[in-house]
Amino acid sequence: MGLGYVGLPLAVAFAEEGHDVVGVDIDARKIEALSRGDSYIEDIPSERLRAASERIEATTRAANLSRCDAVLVCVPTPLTANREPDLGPLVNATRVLADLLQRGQLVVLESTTYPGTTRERMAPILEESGLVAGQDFHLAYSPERVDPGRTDYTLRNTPKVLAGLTEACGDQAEALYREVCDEIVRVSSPEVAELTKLLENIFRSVNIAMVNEIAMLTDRMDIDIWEVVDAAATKPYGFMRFEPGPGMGGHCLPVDPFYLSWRAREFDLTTEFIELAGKVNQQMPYHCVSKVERVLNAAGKPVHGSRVVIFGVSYKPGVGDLRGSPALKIVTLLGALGADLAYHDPHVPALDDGGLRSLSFDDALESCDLALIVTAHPGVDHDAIAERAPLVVDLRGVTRGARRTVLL
Ligand code: SAJ
Repeated sequence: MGLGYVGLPLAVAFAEEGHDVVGVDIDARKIEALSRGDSYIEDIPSERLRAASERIEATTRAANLSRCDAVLVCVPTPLTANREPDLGPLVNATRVLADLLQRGQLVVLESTTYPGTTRERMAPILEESGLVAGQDFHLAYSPERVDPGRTDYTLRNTPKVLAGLTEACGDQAEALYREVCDEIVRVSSPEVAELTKLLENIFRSVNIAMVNEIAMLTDRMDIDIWEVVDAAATKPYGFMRFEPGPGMGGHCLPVDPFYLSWRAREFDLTTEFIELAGKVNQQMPYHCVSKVERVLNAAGKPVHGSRVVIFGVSYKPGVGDLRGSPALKIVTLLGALGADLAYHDPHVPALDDGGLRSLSFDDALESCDLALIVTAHPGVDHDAIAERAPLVVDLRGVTRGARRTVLL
């Protein structure tokens, strides 16, 4: 259930292992694309999808799930506008499943969520079917660990954490995932598995915020933050490298931590680290825009009317994913200051809001008063940007040492 960046790779992996897969998604456009053999997920090339498609039945008809031995729930778990968990898509999918649930079926939740979701939200809804979880059907939780754009670690060789509502539920889930994963990590409860995933992403969010805060300080101290990070990373133990940048994008790191801070309030605890990290990372686009203002000002130029060209708008290098991308916030802030904006991104032909389209590298460079490197994609000639652009603000430290570059 849910054929997005989590569900589709799973469907293809099980099909490649010879299993018949029913893939259900409420978005008919996705189903149409899949039936044409067109993949909309960068990590799943269409050739690979086509090779597996004989075993994948893509449909909007949830009823077909009643024929399945196992159902993997991979629906979005976003935040509401007030940054609270929005379990709407999950509750809706679970309700649909409850009407179809068959004795002996296995249900596994993959979506990232707060500890207690599987036992306290999913199980009761599924039991509206009259079947009892852990007795008439199996229920487990196994967090997705999809890292968009990563090729060294895949579903097959990334350890798969899982836990069942009961031992038997866990055994069923383990038997299933052994089909597509080399290593299974069994933990004692779905709550432990749910929190494991959150800890992984909170760990990154907090460390990224920490180095971003120091970057705001080094900006005032006129110290090169990347030189500091490089030097610290020479320590053979006890230090883990995180890069400062324009903020934290994606669909996970800016979202997942708030699932835990919300849940923690029920236990009378305010998770300060999570909140603070969220605040610091959210400030970075504003800090970056003030840097652009200062650099233009130093060149005697107002932001208003200056041609600012952004290099890299997706949320991280090597992917075309715009979800939560700090570049979008920067576009909004600079636009509000009257900048004449354009961008170049080989992974993003056009911005969703139908406004800007990616210029060619040369057109982008020739037309700019200031080049702003926001996401440093591999294959983009950043040295040429540093050589040819009149002014350069580099938010990723890829043109260090260049004469005209101003770093984050
Ligand atoms: N970022 C920095 N500095 C860093 C690292 C990242 O500013 O040192 C920024 C990136 O530019 C990007 C954002 O943080 O805007 C997130 O990028 P990411 O590569 O850290 O993470 P995601 O969101 O693409 O994927 C994460 C991964 N989580 C972990 O590695 C623990 C991935 O493995 C998860 O599966 C994914 O979240 C998820 O689905 O939860």
